[in-house]
Amino acid sequence: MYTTEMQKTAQVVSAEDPEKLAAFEARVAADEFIEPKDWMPEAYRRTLTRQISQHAHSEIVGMLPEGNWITRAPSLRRKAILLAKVQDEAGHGLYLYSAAETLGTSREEMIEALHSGKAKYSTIFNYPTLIWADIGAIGWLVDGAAIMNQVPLQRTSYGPYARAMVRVCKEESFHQRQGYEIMMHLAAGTPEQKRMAQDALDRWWWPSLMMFGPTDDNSPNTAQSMRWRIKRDTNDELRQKFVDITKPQADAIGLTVPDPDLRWNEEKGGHDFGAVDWEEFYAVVRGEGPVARERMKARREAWESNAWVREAAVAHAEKRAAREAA
Ligand code: FAQ
Repeated sequence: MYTTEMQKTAQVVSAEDPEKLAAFEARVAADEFIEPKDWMPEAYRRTLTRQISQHAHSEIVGMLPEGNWITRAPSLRRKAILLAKVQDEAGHGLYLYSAAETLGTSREEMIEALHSGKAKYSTIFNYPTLIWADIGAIGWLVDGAAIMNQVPLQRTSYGPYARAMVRVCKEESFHQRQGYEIMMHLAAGTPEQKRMAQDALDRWWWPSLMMFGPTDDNSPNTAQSMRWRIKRDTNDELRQKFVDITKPQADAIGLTVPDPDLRWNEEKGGHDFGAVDWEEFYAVVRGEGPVARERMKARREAWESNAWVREAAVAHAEKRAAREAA
């Protein structure tokens, strides 16, 4: 379920009832939402389960690099804001697991796939947060990239996923601004603070560009996902938009994007930019990221040590149901 098997996808699609498939494709083409109880091709269900669960895992694993700084945030105000942000990410994970469950895979199965290494989560969360400025860079760049990708997903063809994205995008937009505000203050601070901001930008820029996934030529899922309107833009289109929006933001606070090939191209109406290190991207996807092991260890330990909370919630629900039945 979690690996790309495009040939298999093609076989599964051609094995579907042609009349049902044609009716489904007409609905998608008319921009109607597909709902959980509607008929859908198996490959559509599988792709969505993969993408939505991967997205949910990213939100939950994404709490770790920032959670690491809650006790070390430089003021009470920064601490309160960061705490609220990390809590929002937990909420996003929960809406997304709920949306994925409507496709017929249980939350336990999804979590088990994450913990066993079968399911992916975003490469970006395998990099460490070394200094306070990294929290600014994550909000500005990582949430900025997430919004770029998620705003179009409010119009994705699967209803529960599209609706979950509406609130997620509102919250991500607050996250992006809080990150940029941290960077703005550091960049306008002492020379040492400015140096920290630049260092964070240097380390987070390229991994942020990788968040959009492989180039369109090397993206096995994009063509079918665009046809079924699961994705509304390709990986390269979104990466380009992100560069075009973010470069002037860096200029505005006096920071330098670490790419000597980055320049405005009048003819194309966008920036040209340097090559992403795809070797690094694929290594991180394979689980070889700088802090990949720590991330999975933290998730597994949290799942095990908090089992009592899940058990208590179930016991409470059962007692209440028994009381109501009596
Ligand atoms: N990391 O054919 P494509 C956030 C995999 S949320 C790891 O192009 P697709 C909020 C891909 O799964 C960030 N794996 O795939 C936050 C596929 O593998 P598979 C997460 C990646 O699905 C902020 C293979 O490569 N956002 O940050 C990555 O059409 C701050 C081939 O790729 C979402 O998940 C990657 N970066 O396009 C939280 C958004 N890229 O499974 C806390 C929803 C690709 O076939 C703090 N997802 N792969 O073997 C999407 O839009 C898409 O799934 C893409 C990938 C665009 C990520």
